[in-house]
Amino acid sequence: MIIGTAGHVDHGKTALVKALTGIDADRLAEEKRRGITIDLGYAYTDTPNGTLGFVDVPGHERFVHTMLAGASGIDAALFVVAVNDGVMPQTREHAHILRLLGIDRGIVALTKADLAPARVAEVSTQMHALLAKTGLPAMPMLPVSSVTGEGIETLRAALLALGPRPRDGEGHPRLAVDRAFTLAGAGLVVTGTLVAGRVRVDDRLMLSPPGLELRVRGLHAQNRQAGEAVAGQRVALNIVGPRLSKDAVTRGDWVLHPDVHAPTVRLDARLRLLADEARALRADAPVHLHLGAAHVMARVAPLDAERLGPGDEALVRLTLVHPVGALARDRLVLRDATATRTIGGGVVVDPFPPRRGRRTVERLAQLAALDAPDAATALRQVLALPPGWTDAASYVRAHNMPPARHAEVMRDAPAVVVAELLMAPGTLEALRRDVVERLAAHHASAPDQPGLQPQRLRLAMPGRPSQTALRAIIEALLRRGLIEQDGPWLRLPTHRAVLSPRDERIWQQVEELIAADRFRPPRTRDLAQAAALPEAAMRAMLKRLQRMGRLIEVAPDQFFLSETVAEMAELAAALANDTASGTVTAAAFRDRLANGRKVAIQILEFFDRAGMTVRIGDERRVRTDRLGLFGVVRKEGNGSHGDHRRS
Ligand SMILES: Nc1nc2c(ncn2[C@@H]2O[C@H](COP(=O)(O)OP(=O)(O)OP(=O)(O)O)[C@@H](O)[C@H]2O)c(=O)[nH]1
Ligand SMILES: [Mg+2]
Repeated sequence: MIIGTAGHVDHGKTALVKALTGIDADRLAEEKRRGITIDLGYAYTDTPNGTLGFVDVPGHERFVHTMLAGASGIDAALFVVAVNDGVMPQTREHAHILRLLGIDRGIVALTKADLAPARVAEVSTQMHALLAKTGLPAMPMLPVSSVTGEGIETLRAALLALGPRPRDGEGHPRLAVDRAFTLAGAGLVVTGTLVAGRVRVDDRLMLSPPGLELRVRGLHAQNRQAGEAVAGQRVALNIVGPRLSKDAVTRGDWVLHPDVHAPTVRLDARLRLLADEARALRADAPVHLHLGAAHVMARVAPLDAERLGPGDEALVRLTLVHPVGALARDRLVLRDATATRTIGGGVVVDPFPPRRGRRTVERLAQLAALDAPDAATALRQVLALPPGWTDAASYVRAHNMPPARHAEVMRDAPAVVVAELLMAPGTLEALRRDVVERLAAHHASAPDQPGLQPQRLRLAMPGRPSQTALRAIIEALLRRGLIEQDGPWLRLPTHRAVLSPRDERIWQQVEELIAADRFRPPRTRDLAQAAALPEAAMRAMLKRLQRMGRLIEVAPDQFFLSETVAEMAELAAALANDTASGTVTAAAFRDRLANGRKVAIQILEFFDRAGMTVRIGDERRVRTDRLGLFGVVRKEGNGSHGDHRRS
C-alpha cells in the first residue's frame, strides 16, 4: 500500500513520516536549508503485512503541481492539519484534490498536538466540516505529536487498517514515472506507481510519450529487490534502451506496454467544476491539466452544456499543448491558467476522440454511453447507439485490454469483432439481413441487372459500415451460400438477370444484326436506327446487355457478342502460335478477321487493357493464361501457343 501525505505547508507532514518510518524524506539541500518540502519524498517502513510506502508531498502553495504528481498514484491519504494553525488554504485545496483523484480513504492526523492540546477538538470539528463540504468520506481523526511521539503507534495501526484501493492487475502495465536518476553501476532508474498490470525483469516496455523502447534490467517493488512488481506498488525500474538516457525521461512520462503507447492531444472527459469557484468556466479557457504524474497546458471546452458553472458537471473536450499518455477512466485535475487554484477535475471518458463533430447529438450520446465504470458496460451501451459499432483497436487500447481481458469484455458486453470494428451480435445479424434484403429489393426492381456492387450497397446501408467491415459481412454471407458474387456484382443465389418480353424482342434483333458481321458489328447508332429506338435508349440497352454478360463494349459504341470476343481471343492466340516469334501483328489479325485496320486495332487495344495481350513494338504477345477472361478454355492437344515459348 502507498500512503500519500497532504496538508498545508509547515503542518508537520515530513516530520510525521519520519516519526512513522525513521526516514527524513526531505533529501535536497535546499529543502533542509529552507525547512520546507520542495520535491516529492519517499519513505518505507516494514509491517507484519508487508512494506508500507509513503509519498511525502510539499504543502507550499507554489508546489501544488508537485503534490498532484505525488498524490495521483496513492492508495490512501495521511491528511495532516496542525492544531495550532487549523484549516488553511492548502488544507482545503489538497482536500479537493484528494476528492477529484478519487482517493476516498485516509486518516486525518491532528499534528503538533503538543503545542495546542486544547485546540484538538475544535480543529477536528473544522476538518469534519471540510471533508463533508468537499465530498470526501468521514475519516478517523487522531491527535499526534512528532516531538513527543503521542499517537504515532495508534496512527500506524489506523493506516494499516485502511488497506489498498482496488487496482487493475489484469491490464497491460503502466507505470507513472515521478523520478529518474542514474545509479553508479546500474545506470538509469525510473520510479513511480505501477497503476496497472505487472512488470517482470526482462520485460520489453516503452517510455511514453517519447516512444523509446526499453528493457527492464532490474526492479525494486516497495523498496525491495524483486523479480516482479504488481499494480499498486511503488516501483523502481533499472531500464536500458538504445536511445534512453536520464534526459529523455520527464516526470509524467509512462513506462508501459507498447500496446497502450498512444500519446494523445485530445481528451473527452467528464469534468466537475468546484463549487467554491467564483466564475463559470469559459469555452476554450486555458488551464493546467494534471493526469497521472504529468502536467500540461490545455484548453477546455464544454460539450453538452453551453457553460460550466460552479459545482456543475459536464462532458468537456480538452485540447492539449503537448501529448500525454491517457486511457479511459484516468483521473484528471485542472488548475487555473496562472496555476494558483485548483478549479475542478474528473475522469477521462474517451482518450482518442474524433477531431470533428465533437458536439453532434450522436457523439454526445456515445460519450454519455462510454461514461461507465467498466469496459464491458461502456461497450454494451455504446454499441446500442447509432451507428452500432466502434473502432476495435482504439477501444481495446483506451480500456487497456490485453487478450484475456479482451475476450472477457467481448463475452460480458456482449460484442463481436467484425474486421476492424466491434459490434453487438444483434447488429451484425441485422447488417447481414440488411444485405440480403437490399439485394432482394434490388432484384425485384431491376430484374434485368446482375446485382449490386458492394460500394453501392455500402452507401445505402444504415450507418455506412466501413469497407473492410462490409467485406467481412459479405464474406460471411458468401461462405454460408446466402449470397453469390459474379465479378463485381453481388446477388442472391436465386437471381438471374432477365429481360422484359419487349427487351427480349429487341435483343433478338440486335443479336442477329451483330452476328451478321460479327467481327465488324454495327455501331450503336445503326442498331438504334434498325430497331427504331432513340440512340440513348439503345446505348442503355446495350450496356445492360453487357452487364448481363451477353455483350462486350470493346471500344465506345462498339459492342461485340461475348462469344465473339472469346473467339477473337482464341484466334489471336492461334495466330501468335503460328509465328516464329510467337507474336501477332495488327496486320495479321486484321487479315484474319477481314474487318479493317481500325476495328482490328481497337480489338487488340481492348485485349491490351484486359491484360490478355502485351504489346511489344508493333507486335503482341498473347498471355494464354488470360484466355479464360473471355470464356476461352484451352483444349487438350491444341498445341502450345503464346507465352511459354519465350520463357
Ligand atoms: N512541536 C511540534 N513541532 C512539529 C511537529 N511536527 C512538525 N513540527 C515542526 O514543524 C515544522 C514543519 O514541519 P514539517 O514536517 O517540515 O512540515 P511539512 O508539513 O512537511 O512542511 P512542507 O513539506 O513544507 O509543506 C518543523 O520545524 C517541525 O519540526 C510536532 O508534532 N510538534
Ligand atoms: Mg514536508
